[in-house]
Amino acid sequence: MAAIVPSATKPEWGSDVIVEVLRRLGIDYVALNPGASFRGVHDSLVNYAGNQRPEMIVCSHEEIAVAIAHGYGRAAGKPMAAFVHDIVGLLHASMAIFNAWLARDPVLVLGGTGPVDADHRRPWIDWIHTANVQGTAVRDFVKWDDQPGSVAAAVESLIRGYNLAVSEPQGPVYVCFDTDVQEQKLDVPFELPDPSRFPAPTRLNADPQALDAVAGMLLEAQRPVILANSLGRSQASTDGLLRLAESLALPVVTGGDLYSFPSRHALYATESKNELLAEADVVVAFDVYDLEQLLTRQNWATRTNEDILAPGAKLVDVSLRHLTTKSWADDHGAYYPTALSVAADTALALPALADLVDARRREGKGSPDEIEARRARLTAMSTTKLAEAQATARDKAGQHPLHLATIAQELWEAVKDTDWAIGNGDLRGWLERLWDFTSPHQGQDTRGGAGLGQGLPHAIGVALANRDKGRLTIDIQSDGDLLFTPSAIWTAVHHRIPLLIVMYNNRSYGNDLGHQGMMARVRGRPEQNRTIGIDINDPVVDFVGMARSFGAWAEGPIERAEDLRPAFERAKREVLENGRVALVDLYTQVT
Ligand SMILES: Cc1ncc(C[n+]2csc(CCOP(=O)(O)OP(=O)(O)O)c2C)c(N)n1
Ligand SMILES: [Mg+2]
Repeated sequence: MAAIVPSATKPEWGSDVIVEVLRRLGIDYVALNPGASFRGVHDSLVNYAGNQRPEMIVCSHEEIAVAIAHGYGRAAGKPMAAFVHDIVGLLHASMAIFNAWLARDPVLVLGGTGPVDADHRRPWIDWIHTANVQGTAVRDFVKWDDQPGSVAAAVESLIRGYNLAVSEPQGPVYVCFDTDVQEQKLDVPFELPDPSRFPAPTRLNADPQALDAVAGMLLEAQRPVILANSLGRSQASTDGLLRLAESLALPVVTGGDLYSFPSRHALYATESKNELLAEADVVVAFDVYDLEQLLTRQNWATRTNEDILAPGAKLVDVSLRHLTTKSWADDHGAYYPTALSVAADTALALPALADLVDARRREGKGSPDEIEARRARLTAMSTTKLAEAQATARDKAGQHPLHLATIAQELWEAVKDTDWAIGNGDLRGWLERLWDFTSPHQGQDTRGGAGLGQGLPHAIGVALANRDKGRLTIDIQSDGDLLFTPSAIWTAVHHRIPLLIVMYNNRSYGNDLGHQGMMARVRGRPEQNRTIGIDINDPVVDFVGMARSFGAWAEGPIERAEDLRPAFERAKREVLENGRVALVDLYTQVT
């Protein structure tokens, strides 16, 4: 965006102070859809800050604004802000706030309200768009919310909110500014505090005795298994896990978010999960927010869950999930029995555990023969699984519509020599099965609250964080999800945020096709009716035309395997060489 020459050099209004604090907190971008409840801040962003650091990212829906801020916060390692208009913008934003809450990612959600002093209100609109207090609408799924009553209180709220958002377990916060506070003229020069005098709290370390016990259990185990989810949020966690796993030849089963462990490592064992858990004697879970999800086989028809984990296996849970429990959504999941539950930030616990294990091994603990035998077996298992996945991709290449394994393989061939990152989507596991993920920044996908409409804006946020690195950000985009928030493409094009969108377009709410088919089978009803209310094919959506209407480059629908690679190559060039948003529409099988 073109920079504006600021017309003020020092804060003159309450909202100038708010923007100055955002700047001092290092907030580079503010996603927003405009609204009168923050017209003061809007003016300050333009005419005080010159629309630079922070720069506005204009969005056509508040759900998009918050989801972009969420994706950015995950990929950039620092939050960005989203400004949402009074009650209405906040309600639109609520879905994306819920997703960020469940993903444990930091977002600074800011808003306007009022005037709280009713004497200052315009009739009707200022009344219906003022809430007392506005944060109650999202209080159950933010770490904190506030509605400060003065300019000085607004400064403190912003700094406190920022620190709460970035401290582990991270999450969104909401701070709401009275329009009177924003539009207050400062009569005397305002003394701005230095945010560095209010450092965020440091990470939480584990109880040393508990870590000692975990190290002992792993050293003595015959058939240990590691479960890992979301560790890619911290390089320290993934580095620690790598050291720990290699030292004892521990199989690592990943679940949920994309990156926790290198996907082609000999000890990567996600595809052998059930076999390994069924024989396990010790299982240690790191940052797994729903143990039951990984440890049971679920029967969707009867809604019953059968344990996969061997009876008598000792389960250890290492996470901070105990600190995120609230009383509204049951997002804590089932209370799964454990032998030991360790409250710890894995960024500290994993390196510490790796050190403990190394020290014990130097003292002669752990049987080298057993460890090496395990390593050999696991290496053979992971080699076989990779070969099987590659064979599937080859075998299915002739199928119509396209099989997901074929797409994953062809896309990999097209991008593997670039600096790439996945901003959204996993092609139902085929990326992890076939791609060589080696670093956390490559897997920025998140399931979060599993609310649709998040994929594209999340990927745009990741792409914004990657923009200056020349990195190819890829959105693996399902059709139903995109139809909630398609206008996010306009935002990416408008702000010159390069992004490759690969449409996994099965012309269906495919997940629900499975449910309706299952209901028909359980109830003995005609299975052919399962597509009613589920298909997205009458009419088939012209995603290429849609993307072009927003100014993106687009091609497709592609239906044959041999056409995939050339299309991906063309799209890749548009993104990397011309800085464009490029969409490739693929007609795919449902699963
Ligand atoms: C906001 C919201 N509405 C509805 C759902 C229910 N739902 C879960 S998956 C799904 C289908 C999604 O379709 P698509 O994005 O095309 O992915 P596919 O299942 O086809 O792979 C639906 C409707 C949801 N999770 N979130
Ligand atoms: Mg679909």
